[in-house]
Amino acid sequence: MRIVVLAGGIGGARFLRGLKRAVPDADITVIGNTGDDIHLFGLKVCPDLDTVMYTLGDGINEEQGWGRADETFHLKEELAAYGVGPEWFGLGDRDFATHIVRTQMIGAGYPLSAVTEALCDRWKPGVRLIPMTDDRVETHVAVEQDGERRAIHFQEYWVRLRASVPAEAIVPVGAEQAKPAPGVLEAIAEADVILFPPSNPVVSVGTILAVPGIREAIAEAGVPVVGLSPIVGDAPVRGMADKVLAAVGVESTAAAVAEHYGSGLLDGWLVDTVDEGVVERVETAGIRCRAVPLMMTDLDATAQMAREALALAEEVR
Ligand code: GDP
Ligand code: FO1
Ligand code: CA
Repeated sequence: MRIVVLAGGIGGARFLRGLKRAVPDADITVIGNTGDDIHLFGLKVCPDLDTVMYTLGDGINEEQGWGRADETFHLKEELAAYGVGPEWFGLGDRDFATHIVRTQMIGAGYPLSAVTEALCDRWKPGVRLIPMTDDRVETHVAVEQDGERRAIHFQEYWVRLRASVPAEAIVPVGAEQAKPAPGVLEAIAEADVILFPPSNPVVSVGTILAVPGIREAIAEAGVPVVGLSPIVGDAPVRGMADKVLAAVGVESTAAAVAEHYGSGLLDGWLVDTVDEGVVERVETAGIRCRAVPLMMTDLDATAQMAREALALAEEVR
């Protein structure tokens, strides 16, 4: 079975672990979000691609969910001693090597998709990981601070400000001009099923869908598209997705997120059992809906979520 998954960072990566466990012989293509990418110290950092690669390659810091296991921060401390920041973004020594290799290869002319493939030669994630685009896309957030409106990089909004100031708009800068990376549209066209993991609907899946051609290819693929809600009991399980949902005028409920994707894109939607009450509302919107446990507490529970998503896909096929 050929499965395409549109993934952000932690939510996407953890779901993929469960999917691999549920269908070990599946051919899985992951289209990764690159809107979170940031250039620091002359290096290109791709947090969501790396989170997927490290998680599936057993190199992730499990507690944190991002960055490397057994990490140290000597380089960051040395940079800080020179007064060179940003001090709010924690790049570790082991992680730095990934960004150096990536930046060096890009400087030598390789597209990000080829670089990602080369990095995955080491990590062997067991899926084909393709960035949504080889072009530069960086999500910015319009915020109002001290009566002034300004756009800041998504990482500054998320990591430095912890989404503590209201976001007025989320802008995937460069997305309109971006082209899907080689292999993205082909994988979608050849998929048997397309899954939206419980990733951030705005700054992860939403950013991937903002690359012209991707949304259209999914709608035209003619195969089941099934999503899993990252919102459980009217709040994100982790992180501040409620803040970016508010910025696009969507309430933080499992039903509103399904309606935001819409029946033109989604055929099926899984909500957590605590949200059983919204199943009817989602089905009224033309999206087949089931309530099942959606907490990725361990690999078995996550694999069961993946099985439920695939079962729902068969129901709507
Ligand atoms: P990020 O790029 O690291 O923010 O990761 P993603 O965009 O892939 O996923 C973030 C989303 O994962 C958040 O909105 C969380 O609510 C969601 N999430 C994290 N853990 C769980 C879980 O166990 N169950 C569900 N349903 N959602 C989860
Ligand atoms: N998240 C943080 O909350 N603080 C950090 O210092 C931080 C550093 C970092 C470095 C590399 C990387 O790949 C990810 C990193 N993240 C950090 C996570 C990440 O930037 C965000 O959680 C996501 O981009 C949001 O999806
Ligand atoms: Ca992300």
